[in-house]
Amino acid sequence: MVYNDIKHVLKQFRFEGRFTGVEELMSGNINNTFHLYYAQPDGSRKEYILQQINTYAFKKPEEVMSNMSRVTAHIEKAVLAAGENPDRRVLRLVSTKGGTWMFKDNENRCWRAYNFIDRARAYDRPEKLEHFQECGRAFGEFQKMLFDFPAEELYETIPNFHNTRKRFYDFVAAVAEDKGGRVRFLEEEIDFFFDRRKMMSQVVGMIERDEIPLRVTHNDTKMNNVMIDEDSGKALCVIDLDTVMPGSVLYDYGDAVRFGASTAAEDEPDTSKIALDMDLFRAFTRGFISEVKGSLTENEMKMLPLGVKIMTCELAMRFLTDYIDGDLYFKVRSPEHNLIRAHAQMKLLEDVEAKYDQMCAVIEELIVE
Ligand code: GN1
Ligand code: MG
Repeated sequence: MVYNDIKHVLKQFRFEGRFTGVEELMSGNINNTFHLYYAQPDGSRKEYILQQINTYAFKKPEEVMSNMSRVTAHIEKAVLAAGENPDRRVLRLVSTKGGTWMFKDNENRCWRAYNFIDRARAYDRPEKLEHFQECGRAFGEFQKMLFDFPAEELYETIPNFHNTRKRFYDFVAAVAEDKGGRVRFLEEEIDFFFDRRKMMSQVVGMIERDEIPLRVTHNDTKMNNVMIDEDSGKALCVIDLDTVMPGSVLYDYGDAVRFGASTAAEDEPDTSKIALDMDLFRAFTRGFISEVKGSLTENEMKMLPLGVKIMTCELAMRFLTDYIDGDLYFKVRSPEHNLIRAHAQMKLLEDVEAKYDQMCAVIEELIVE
């Protein structure tokens, strides 16, 4: 029962009211997430989110919490400076009774909590174009609010997270090791990534040569990490700040397009359903550019479509690597889940490659809009 897993944790946090219920949320691939309900003395209800941090992925959870508290404080200030009420516009951490942001239990499991953002929803698929445009605006605004945050002061919560050159070599090592004995069935898939090896060094190379700057980036810009107001349909805030660290804007933009502008889910088994939807692509890009225009360099703007290619290739390769390793990193809901995900992302990448020039043309158009 879910309650038995978390009951020792509940009394550690400064939750207000009387606990009345919990449900587990299943959409994340890494952490375990619970929605908590508390009754207030006046009869109203307060809700919270409780998460068990996955310490296989995040080896130093204290550093994750340090980044998160600093970044949310910075955003809160930016929202206040714009004359807005920060209540639903930024993630708010709940402290433990000891005054820290994280509780470590007897089994070394790490827990943290935040206020639930009410009357808002995170969507796994865009229901309309305006909605995805709002996601673009939200991630653009996130970037903008953190432009003046000193990126070098953040911890690298997962070192080399989007270093696709290194990820390629990790992939090669996984193939050589063949932990799960699955490699002999994967020749075509493996060739697919060797064919794209040079491309995977491109963004890393540009960062090394100072052709594009390091900024504070979110690094996990799936559309279900944007809370949308149920009444107005407007984006309220960006959530899931575990991987906020120094990175390139190309990663944030690219990963968001990869996930949200696809015609099918990230793990669609029927690859004939998967393509890049150019209307969704345009909508997201319009929202994103409306916030970051004037702040990104010319080079960054020009390279945005490369971000889409790199991120799609990265995810395809990470899913396949985890499949080869025997599913150690991502939560899987079936034995072939990681392979299905890899095939889906490979199909999407082929379509992204075919539409590359069209993507560049749309961006040119939107810059002058
Ligand atoms: C993981 O847990 P979730 O769904 O927010 C992963 C992302 C991947 C994503 C793919 C820390 O994010 O990098 O893009 O799955 N997060 C981590 O769905 O590895
Ligand atoms: Mg995440």
